[in-house]
Amino acid sequence: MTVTEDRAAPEAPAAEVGKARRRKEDARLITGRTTWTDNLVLPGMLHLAVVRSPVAHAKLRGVDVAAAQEAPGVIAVLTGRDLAEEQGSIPCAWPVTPDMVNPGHPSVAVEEVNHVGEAVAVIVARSKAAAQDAVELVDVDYEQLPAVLDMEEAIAQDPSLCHDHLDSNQSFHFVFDGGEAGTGSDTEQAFADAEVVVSRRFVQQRLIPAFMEPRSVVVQPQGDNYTVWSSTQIPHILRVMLAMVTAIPEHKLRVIAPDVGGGFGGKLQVTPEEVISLLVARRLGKPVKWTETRSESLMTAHHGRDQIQYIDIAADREGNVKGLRCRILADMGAYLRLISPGIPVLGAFMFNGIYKFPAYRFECRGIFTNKVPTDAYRGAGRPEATFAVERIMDELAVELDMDPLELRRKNWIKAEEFPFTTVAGMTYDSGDYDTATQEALRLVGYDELRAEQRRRRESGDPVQLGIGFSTFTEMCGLAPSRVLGSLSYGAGGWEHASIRMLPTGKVEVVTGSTPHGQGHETAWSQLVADRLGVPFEDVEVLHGDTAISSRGLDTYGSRSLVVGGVAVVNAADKVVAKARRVAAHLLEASEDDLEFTGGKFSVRGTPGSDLGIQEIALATFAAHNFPEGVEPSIDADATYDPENFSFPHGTHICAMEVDTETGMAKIRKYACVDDIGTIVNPLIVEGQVHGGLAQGIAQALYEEAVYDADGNLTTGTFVDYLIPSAADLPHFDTGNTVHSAPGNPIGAKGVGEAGCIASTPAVVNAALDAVRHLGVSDIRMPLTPERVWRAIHEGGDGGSRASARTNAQAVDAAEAPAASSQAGNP
Ligand code: MCN
Repeated sequence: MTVTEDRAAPEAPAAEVGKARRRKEDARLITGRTTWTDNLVLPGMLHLAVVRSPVAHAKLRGVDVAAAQEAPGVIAVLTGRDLAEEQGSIPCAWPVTPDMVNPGHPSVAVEEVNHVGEAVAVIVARSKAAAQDAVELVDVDYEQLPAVLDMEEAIAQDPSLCHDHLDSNQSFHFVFDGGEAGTGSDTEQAFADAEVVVSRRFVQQRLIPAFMEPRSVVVQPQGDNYTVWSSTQIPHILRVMLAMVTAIPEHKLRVIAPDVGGGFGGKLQVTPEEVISLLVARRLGKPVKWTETRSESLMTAHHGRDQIQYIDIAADREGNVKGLRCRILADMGAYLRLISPGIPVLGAFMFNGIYKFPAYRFECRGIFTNKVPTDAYRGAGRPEATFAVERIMDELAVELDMDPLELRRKNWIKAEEFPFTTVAGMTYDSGDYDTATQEALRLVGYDELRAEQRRRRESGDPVQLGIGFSTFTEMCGLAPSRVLGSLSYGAGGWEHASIRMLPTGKVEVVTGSTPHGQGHETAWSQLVADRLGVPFEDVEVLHGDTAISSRGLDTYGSRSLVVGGVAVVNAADKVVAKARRVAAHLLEASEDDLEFTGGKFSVRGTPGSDLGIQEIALATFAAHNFPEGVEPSIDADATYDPENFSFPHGTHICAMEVDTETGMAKIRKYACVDDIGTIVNPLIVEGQVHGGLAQGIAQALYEEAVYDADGNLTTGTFVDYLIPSAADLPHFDTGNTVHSAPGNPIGAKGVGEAGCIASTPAVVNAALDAVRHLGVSDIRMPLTPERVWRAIHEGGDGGSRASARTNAQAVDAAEAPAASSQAGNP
């Protein structure tokens, strides 16, 4: 990792911030000495197993549980009808339009099932094995209905319906007009006047978050109090939602997320199984546990992405972009989950990327299909947007016969133009796309790669080389509450922290950000060690338990450092301010005469007058000699709600070898230079970037959730759902430029999703650059050897139905969503 620039850093790096500390939490995680939810064993605990629908769409004629109820070890079998009065609906907290259609989602199906894997009954037994054995004994009578599986067919004329009682398969139609008049007329005019229009249809395949630790829930009832342990990203949000769904008062619910083995957005959810476990524990007055199997996880935990994108770009012949038009079909699956509709809508503000489009229109239809619901998956809306704009910029470059970087450079926001308000209404805070790109070109060895590419072309080498770019930015640090409110999101985006100064001078930091692999314990310790001037080892970070950290909005959207970390820093500053009063009293000096450095207060100009903040903690505990009228505590709380999102950016370059005889695409080199402002812990950041790259590359090359014609998930095991291991991935050359985030006291921007957002288009652009001269204009993701081979040998366009079109054709296409199928894709 290289750091190339520190142009705008606010102050000299402090002692801990910037240090590549190994993660405090890793010793217990990698030696297995922690308590995952499934490790919990409570006296008298019962086990749950869920009976799941094997059909995608059916009316439930009857659920016969008699045999299961008689099975050895079985305590109870509950159907949707048994729970109908109390189960409510799984909540959707993001009504993106006032008329959004939400069919409701009972945790256990009552009248109908709408996807394979939907719960139809719950077995409660003395052991997990007994519960699972009894699943086979439940006899369900399904009256099968046609399954809706294809979004374009779902909105064609007279489609089958995903939900019989609804009028159509459309949940919502969200429109955002970035034209000056806000009517879309600017965009239409821009396209009418444009010299060049390029249109593409891109497919964002369905993905599965596939976290390492499966989902697991344990519920312990104690009188009318309930403790819920869950492998979740969102204990705080879960508590509120469980209270609303089950009508158990919120103060009677305690939610604990112990160490959580990954989430990637997949555990940003309120699941049917969490609700079921709580309802069963309440009914039986006994502790219960549910832990999913891996295939249950792949089949029923929410999926991600799944969009069809119709993208039109307008430009003049010199390569100045004039307009961008995006029509998106977003597959919601069978139900709306916690923030399903918000995911594609988040992308609405990022399709324009880093470019100065004068006109922009985005519209998105949320479509119901008889598949598992989709929701957050690392990047959530922003990878989809970045992919579309970075791919269409390459297609425009081909159409104009321009170098793809030259086209980007011509149109991107210049360093001196920050802060810059885009056509999508976002104010990008800081950055320098040119410097990051120069550094990435150096890291990847660009000139040599281009020379090699020429040699291979000229010699007709069966292995061709391509180079692909992604010059991206993203909107992360989800907050500010008022903006989330304006988008109709049901919650805010602030974060809370408290700092408790213990009598011995040790420090407890309580954070509302609930990590599930990000290393907050280490990074927060570094922040506090610097701010309070105490040793890193003296700081303990507590999280993930609503009884300990009572306020919080949890971890997603790369928000923890730029929102939760700032709350921690603000709380630390308040501790120092309180301690200053005590120090002034004990040192018999005026507060104004005190300096605070390295954890010690001293009277300016009086050598030897030191008093450490840890000593002040003891003096506060004793409170024998305390300033009059001051409460004996230097603990502090802070809640932080930023004014703006955080906009990290970077340049990612992929060099790809494509074997034209076998279709095998192999990454030869991958270099990226990210700008995430001040870096708190370079080791954690590098890990985050590597993990994100692995996931973004996996979307490009390996992963896809595939359903058959009957709505069965055919990629329901890790044999079929191809997750790359480290051995499948190249070495990454990573670097950073540093443009500190103005308005953020740490100067930091988020990093948790950057690699995932940036990498996918760089990889696909590289593969296309390798084979474009063979007549290939697109290849549908993932770029399997078969698809690549077919594209080369059968001349496919990968589902884009590509080609530069005339203005008139492009405008016509905008009127009616294209309705062709994906047939013919390589
Ligand atoms: N960091 C830093 N300096 C910066 C930015 C971040 O040192 N300038 C550090 C932070 O202190 C934190 C880590 O990097 O320890 C990630 O910080 P941040 O960007 O704030 O992201 P979050 O902590 O909010 O994490 C969420 C993000 C998301 S949205 C997904 S999805 C994701 C991800 O993090 N899922 C993960 N990373 C993951 N990593 C693991 N191991 N497992 C997952 O499920």
